Amino acid sequence: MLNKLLNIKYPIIQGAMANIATAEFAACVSQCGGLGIIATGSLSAEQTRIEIQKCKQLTNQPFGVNIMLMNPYASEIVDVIIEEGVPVVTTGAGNPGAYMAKFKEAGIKVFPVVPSVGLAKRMERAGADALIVEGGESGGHVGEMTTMALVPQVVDAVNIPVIAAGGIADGRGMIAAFALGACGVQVGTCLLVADECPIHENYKEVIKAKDTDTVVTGKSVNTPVRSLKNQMTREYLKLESHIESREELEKLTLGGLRKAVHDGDVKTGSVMMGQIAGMIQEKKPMQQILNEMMESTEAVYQSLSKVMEEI
Ligand code: TUI
Repeated sequence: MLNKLLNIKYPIIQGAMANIATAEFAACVSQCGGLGIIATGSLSAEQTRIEIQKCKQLTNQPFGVNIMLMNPYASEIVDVIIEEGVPVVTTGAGNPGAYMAKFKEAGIKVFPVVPSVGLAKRMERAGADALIVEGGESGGHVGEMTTMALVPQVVDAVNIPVIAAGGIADGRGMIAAFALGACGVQVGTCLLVADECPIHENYKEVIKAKDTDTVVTGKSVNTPVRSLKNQMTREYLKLESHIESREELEKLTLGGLRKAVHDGDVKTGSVMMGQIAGMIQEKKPMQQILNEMMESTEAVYQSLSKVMEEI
């Protein structure tokens, strides 16, 4: 089980959310029983070092760092993570193969996020300790496959632990992930409404989103990103039909994330969130979110034998 592998209370990893998952946020998740992850998608190497050191001050529980592989500072960030002796690393938006040997040598556990069976197998061969298998229901940078179809196929294809991500926010999702062969989950969207989540109040309007309110932009330039439908996504999709410059389009998303998170500009900003946003109804403390997820997991598990009896 994931708790044993990581020495944490709950089998829950916090998804890396650029501009959101600061040292304080990651430490809070770790203090509440999950694995907090510092997101470095928008950080330099030295900013990453400061965040790691801050997190060490704030919690004595294990925490990890995510490397967003499209970040131009990714390689320096890897060195900082090794120097600071972070126990576990997750990676996203690319293939971390080039850094694997370095991490292994330093005794750091590596959990790459994978969107396909092919990359899952390559990562196992390269020495990954576990895989975070993420379906396109997630917020942010996404693959094509759904969690439901992808997780069992990866479970069948590899011999290392699998953690499911994408569309999971309560005990039903957690039990479904276990049923598909995962040993834990990674969640992001349901943590946006935590009282301790440092996003602008407007971003917390995630609670108003309904099931069909997110959309994927950037498919044409190979950077598919799921976010809340708004003026930006409408303009983006219009531009996308005739502009092919990745740089031009990225200005709308990457810069837009900061606008949404810090300035609360949810009209022209990039309000990344997953499809499960429609189910998120209330703002509450982080501890309550994680406790309720575990309590409902137990309740759903108990109810399953009744379902089976009635078949
Ligand atoms: O990385 C994420 N989610 C993210 S990163 C991010 S910051 C950003 N902002 C604007 C534009 C782009 C990024 C926001 N959300 N999730 C993990 C994830 N990784 N999902 C999919 C992948 C992935 C995709 C391709 C992993 C590996 C991969 O490999 C391709 C290859 O090289 O074989």
